[in-house]
Amino acid sequence: MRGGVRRGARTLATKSLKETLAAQIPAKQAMWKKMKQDHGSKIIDTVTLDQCIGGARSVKCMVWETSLLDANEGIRFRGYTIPELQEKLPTFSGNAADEPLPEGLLWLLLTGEIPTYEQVAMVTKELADRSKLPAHVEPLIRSFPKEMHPMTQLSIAVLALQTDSRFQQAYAAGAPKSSYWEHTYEDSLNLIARLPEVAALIYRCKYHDGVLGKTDPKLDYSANFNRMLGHVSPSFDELMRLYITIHSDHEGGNASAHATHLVGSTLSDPYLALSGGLNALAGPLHGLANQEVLGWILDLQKTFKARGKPVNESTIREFAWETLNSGQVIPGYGHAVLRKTDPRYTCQRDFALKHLPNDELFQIVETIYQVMPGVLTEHGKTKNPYPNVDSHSGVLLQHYGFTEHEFYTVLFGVGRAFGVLSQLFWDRALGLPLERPKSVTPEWIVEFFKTHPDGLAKP
Ligand code: CMX
Repeated sequence: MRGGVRRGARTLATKSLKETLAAQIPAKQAMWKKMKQDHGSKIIDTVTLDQCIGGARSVKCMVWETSLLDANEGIRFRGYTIPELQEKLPTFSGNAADEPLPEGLLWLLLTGEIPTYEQVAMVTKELADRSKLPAHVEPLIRSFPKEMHPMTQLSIAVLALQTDSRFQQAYAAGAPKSSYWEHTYEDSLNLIARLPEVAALIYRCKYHDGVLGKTDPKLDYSANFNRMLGHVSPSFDELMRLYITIHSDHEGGNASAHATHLVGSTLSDPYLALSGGLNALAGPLHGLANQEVLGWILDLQKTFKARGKPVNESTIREFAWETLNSGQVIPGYGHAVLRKTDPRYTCQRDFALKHLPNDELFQIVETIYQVMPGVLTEHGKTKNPYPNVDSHSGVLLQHYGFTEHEFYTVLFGVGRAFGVLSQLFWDRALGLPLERPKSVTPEWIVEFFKTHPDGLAKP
């Protein structure tokens, strides 16, 4: 790192990330044990039939260390809001107004502590040292058919990296449960370190000449990712730092986080677990929405150009109703938990106001933001008529010449790995069990209400 904001106390002998975690584990295990002893049999939530058949919305039935989502306030990472992360985490430039380094966020997600500048520099170096791909992965990526979706390629490539799994090797050699955290740490850090090259190879092979740009040891994780992709703008580096940070985690119940946690709970190694999470992210109701949003905006422009009309509040409203009346959703709007504008949207909007206020597509996104909540409220279905994270990311990427919107969810996937793998580390350190909720048949439900017409009494 070049300068870096020297926030937090400077320490003489700085423990590595792994040493810091090793020191935290006994106290955390004891805390969990006591929590279970003191409160294990007490009720913290109930389940209605609507929740049982409606995707388990808001049922509290899993624990997630790294972040918590409030319906109105949005996400907090280890207790910190996005503006607080922007204020407290070290930056690359040394300028406090710049964006946080995802390496600092990784330290925070894993340890719960805001890192010092030295600690962040250690993570940057550790990731760079771990970044070499196993020899068979690059030829595999080069062999993918060009028409294969980048998310499919990413998921396959992550599975291919699994030949290197320390967890799998240790398990096969009879490692004790008490050591699982250590192998999970190794795999998770290796995976996060290797994702940029994997993603960049997919990008360069699918859309360009297959040649990766050169990395620079003086640069950080995000800037080197951009270099490999073929982008050199320092302003785009700032965007990538912000992008990875805000896409990392969104508590445990979202599909990519939950899928990673579920697969990992079988003691599948982190590669198998993350690939499961990425497959969930690839759905249009989840991470693929960022690709869909840009497609929707470009369609909007094309449609009204052909109709000889400008894109403005009135034509956006017209296009939104055409989308809704044809039975489709407005991508980038609505959320399963949030009931207000997503702060991940707001910080991207702030970034645009700072770096690209006059960008044409940004102006369109702004106008959509004026119009869409009203349209969706009038439509009357969605519980949340406000924009989510995916509503904004595409126009920012487009501004920097990153126009291949089919690739956008891969960037989301690189960010998401930081959160879900941090949690997977704690799943193993705390010895969390196989996840196995109970399902019932429709016949069971019918029989149940014959004997309990009013359901169970509330506790
Ligand atoms: N446009 C049109 N209709 C919408 C809508 C939208 N943006 N959002 C929700 N609705 C509809 C739902 O499809 C549902 O309709 P039905 O009753 O016919 O099934 C109804 O409103 C109620 O849905 P909800 O309870 O408000 O929302 P859900 O929790 O079921 O779904 C989500 C949440 C995100 C899947 C939904 O809002 C959606 O489809 N949004 C568009 C896709 C999108 O932006 N996804 C990205 C989310 C963020 C992320 O994970 O990356």
